[in-house]
Formats: sequence, C-alpha cells, structure tokens
Amino acid sequence: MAGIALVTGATSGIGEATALRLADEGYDIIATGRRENRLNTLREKIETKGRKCMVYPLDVRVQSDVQNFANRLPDEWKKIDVLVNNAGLAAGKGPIQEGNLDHWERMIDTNVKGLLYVSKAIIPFMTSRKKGHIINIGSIAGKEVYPGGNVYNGTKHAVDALTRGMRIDLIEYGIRVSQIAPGMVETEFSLVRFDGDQQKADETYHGFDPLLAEDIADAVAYQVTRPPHVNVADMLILPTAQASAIVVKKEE
Ligand code: NDP
Ligand code: 8X3
Repeated sequence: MAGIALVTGATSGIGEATALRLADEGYDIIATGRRENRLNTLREKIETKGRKCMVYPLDVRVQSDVQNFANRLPDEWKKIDVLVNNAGLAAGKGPIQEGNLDHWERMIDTNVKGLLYVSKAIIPFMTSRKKGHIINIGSIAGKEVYPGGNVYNGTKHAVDALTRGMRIDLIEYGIRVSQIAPGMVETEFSLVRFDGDQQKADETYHGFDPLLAEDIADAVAYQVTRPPHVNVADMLILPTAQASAIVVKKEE
C-alpha cells in the first residue's frame, strides 16, 4: 500500500482532483473541507476505486477544531504519509486602498493561519515516524505580485516562505516538504473570489486554455512518487498561454 494522504480543501477543484488522483496512486485518503455533502460524494468515488476514505468536515481557520480532528483520528489513520495543504481562497481583487477587511481576514486566516494550524497538528505524526511528505499549494501569486492582488499575493508569498522554512526545520526527520505554485487553473477559485459572480469568473478563463485541476493533481502525484532520496522542492506550473502573473495571451 502506498500509504495515507490527507488533503485539505478536498470538496472542489485542485483538492478534489488530488484526492482522487492519490487514490489512483494507491493511497487511502483523509479528505477535509467545510461542505459535508461534497465530502460524502467524494468518499463514495474513492471507495469505488477500492481505497479507504475518511472524511471530516473541517474549517481550517478554527485552531481548536483542527487540533480536535487530529487528536480524534483513529490510530491507524494517524500514520499520515502525505499532507497536501491545499485549502485556500482569494476574496476580492482591487486596490489596497479600497480593500475589504473581511476579505483580508478570510484570506490570511485560511491561506496562512489555516495552513499552519493543520501543519502544527499533523507534523507530530510525521516526526514520530521520521517519515512524511508535506505539499503546500502556493501560487504564481506567491512568486510575483500583480495589480489588485495585494493581500492574496501576500498570503501566497507567506506559503512560499513557510514551505522553505518547514523544509529546513524538518530536514532532521527526513520529511520532504514541497510546493506547487500554479498559474491560472479553472476551478471554483474565481467564483469564490468574485463572490459568486459567474460571468466574472467565466471571463477570467475566456480566450485561452487554462490549467485543469487534474494538471495540478498530476504534479502532486509526480512529487509523491519520486524515490525517497528525491524531493521535488518547488514546481511553478503555468498554462502555455500564461507567461507571468499578468501576461496571458487571450484570443478574442
Ligand atoms: P476551489 O475554490 O475550487 O477550492 C478551494 C477549496 O478550499 C475548497 O475545497 C474549499 O472547501 C476549501 N476551503 C476554502 N476555505 C476553507 C476553510 N476555511 N476551511 C477548509 N477548507 C476551505 O479553488 P482551487 O481548487 O483553485 O484552490 C485550491 C488552492 O489552490 C487554493 O489554496 C488556491 O489559492 C490555490 N491556487 C489556485 C489557483 C487557481 O487559479 N485556481 C492558482 C494557484 C493557486 P469548502 O468551501 O468546502 O470548505
Ligand atoms: C491563483 C492564480 O493568478 O489568480 O493563485 O493569483 S492568480
């Protein structure tokens, strides 16, 4: 058996595709996210693949809930080999002087503090076994900044720095720490960012071929299937039509 993989934000997009792909790679899956009905549908799909799946509704922003989740995992599920810190979002896009405090707090609480809460709760299961692989889903927004991206950019730069810091601190335990930094992936990301405005979300991906969630799941699968002495530390993955955060070749 490949082992056990925990994926946060598995109810949609990259997280859902990653959970399904890691099941194909032979992992049993712990899937979390806030939307319980979607988690149950995902569990059925994973069990159809012949893998075990445990689902746990979880808001990564609530530290006590995250710690309780980790504490309550049955012993056999605590042997987590792969943690994919994927749960995240952008809320809004616009000049900082017009920024919305609720948006800022949601992004910082989820993308930075949530990632830390989950890592803090799960890392002890890895250090005790001197084994594990943590994959943080960053972004091109963590490598570059773009107009109106300010706080989201800041959170993803934090993910980039935290990934490098975790890799240094966990080296003595033989734990691999990697980042995947995608460019534009067509998921529910823009629908969330633009507060449910489907037209604005569709416009984001109009006129070019964006990445699919499965493309990022494929990169996760690549990272976890390397031999134990290989750590693919960082992967920046763009659609062919995207050259930088702001240079995207769109057809009319
Ligand atoms: P989706 O909106 O499709 O998925 C986001 C996932 O995060 C959902 O499963 C959602 O679950 C979960 N999530 C959000 N907030 C919380 C929370 N407070 N607690 C637990 N889970 C939460 O977007 P993507 O799949 O595109 O996004 C996944 C990651 O990829 C994010 O970190 C994003 O920043 C990153 N990314 C996305 C890119 C893109 O272009 N799409 C590009 C680069 C990076 P639920 O709502 O059920 O809780
Ligand atoms: C999501 C990609 O370019 O919208 O992280 O920031 S972008």
